[in-house]
Amino acid sequence: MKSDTKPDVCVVGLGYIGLPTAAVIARAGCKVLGLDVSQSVVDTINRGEIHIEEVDLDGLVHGVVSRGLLSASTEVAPADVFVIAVPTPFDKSHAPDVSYVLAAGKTIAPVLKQGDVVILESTSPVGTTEQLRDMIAGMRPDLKVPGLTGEIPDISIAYCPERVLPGRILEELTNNDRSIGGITPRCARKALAFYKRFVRGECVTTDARSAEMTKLVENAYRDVNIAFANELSIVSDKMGLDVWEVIRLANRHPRVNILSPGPGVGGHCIAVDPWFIVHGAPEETPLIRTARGVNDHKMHHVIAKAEALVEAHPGAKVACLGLAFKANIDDFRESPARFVASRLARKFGERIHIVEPYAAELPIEFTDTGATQIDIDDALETCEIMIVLVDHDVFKVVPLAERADKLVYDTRGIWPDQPRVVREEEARLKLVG
Ligand code: SAJ
Repeated sequence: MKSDTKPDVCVVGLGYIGLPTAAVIARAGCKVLGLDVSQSVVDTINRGEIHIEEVDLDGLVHGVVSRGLLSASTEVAPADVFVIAVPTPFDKSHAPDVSYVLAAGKTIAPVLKQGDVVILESTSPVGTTEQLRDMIAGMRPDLKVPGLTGEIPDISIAYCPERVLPGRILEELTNNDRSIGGITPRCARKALAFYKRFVRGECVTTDARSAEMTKLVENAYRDVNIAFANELSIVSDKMGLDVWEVIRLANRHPRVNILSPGPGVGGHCIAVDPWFIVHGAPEETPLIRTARGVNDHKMHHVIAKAEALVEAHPGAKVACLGLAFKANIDDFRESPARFVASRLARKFGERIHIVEPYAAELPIEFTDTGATQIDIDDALETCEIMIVLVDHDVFKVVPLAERADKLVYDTRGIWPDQPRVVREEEARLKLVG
């Protein structure tokens, strides 16, 4: 790849990270081929449409496809830079599964040529980039791969984790700093030259293993800190305290910044990535493992409390506000809110009403439960109990006058002025203490 010409780029995996990444690279003027195993994803993108929801992504993809800068295929083609953005799930024992990464390597290996740069962006356990390198070396003995001998390699291989927040992906893809870990310093420099084409944030180079660990550490850090907030909320319930008030006051200390409790930690990153560290060093990670347990337990605490509340008010109609895994997005995967609401729907049937402005219909597990989907206005008119599970803006702005007479269990602390909160009710029900 000559530094003065725009490289042709192949992005492997067109999901929540791969598609926005491919579109942003194409917007920078590179010709991008997006590779995906799903024919329907490929067809959708080639029509200039998208199969996932993300702010402003539809317009961007439509633009770069119609300008001929982005196309999709199930078949690999030669390129100068390969960016791998495929899932890395874990199995039942929390062991990371890097098979999609290795499958991506297997796909691109036959078309690699001298000068190419291969970059792994998928969240990966430490050592995965080297594993990818070894696999490519095995398939292409004609190519000199980096880090195995002192010779100048034919190709460069690096790890550069994505760090974007769903709902802000396009903005963060451009503006966030990036850690670029090369198998060798030369690999890092080659990858750096590529990212500089479309990243405005600072790009910092390191080695591949440090970059892999950095990504896991970022999400484990957030998980541990959310666990602290969730534990405080359970302690506060027990002591009859308002956790939101306690956190608000504590955060006035110049060096304290406690995160927000919620109904548990959802999504596909923060609840998953810490396990990659635990799996790599089980004896050395009691804190990270415990934090995972605390956050998982919080969901069951919320279910028990919500069930007790609904049982204590026979006949009262109940609104569950939100199903998404966090505020203002339409992503319902691995969502504690969805799990809590579906448990209540199964137990209490038609008494349960779901309010989720981001869902066209209720997910499959609500079928035959008797629960129905209503909008926020109907919920305010007809439901006596409100269980706040997601802090969508549309819920936050409901004025006190419209909800003053409701009995509210607010797992997100969106209505600090609510007069009848579950804490008081609990004392009466003897749920705590
Ligand atoms: N949550 C709380 N309390 C909080 C913050 C979050 O309960 O104070 C919950 C959310 O409601 C949600 C879950 O945690 O259920 C995760 O939400 P999030 O906004 O913390 O993170 P994600 O999963 O949307 O994105 C994270 C981000 N990582 C960090 O902030 C360290 C993002 O930058 C990563 O790119 C992304 O994971 C990823 O792909 O790894």
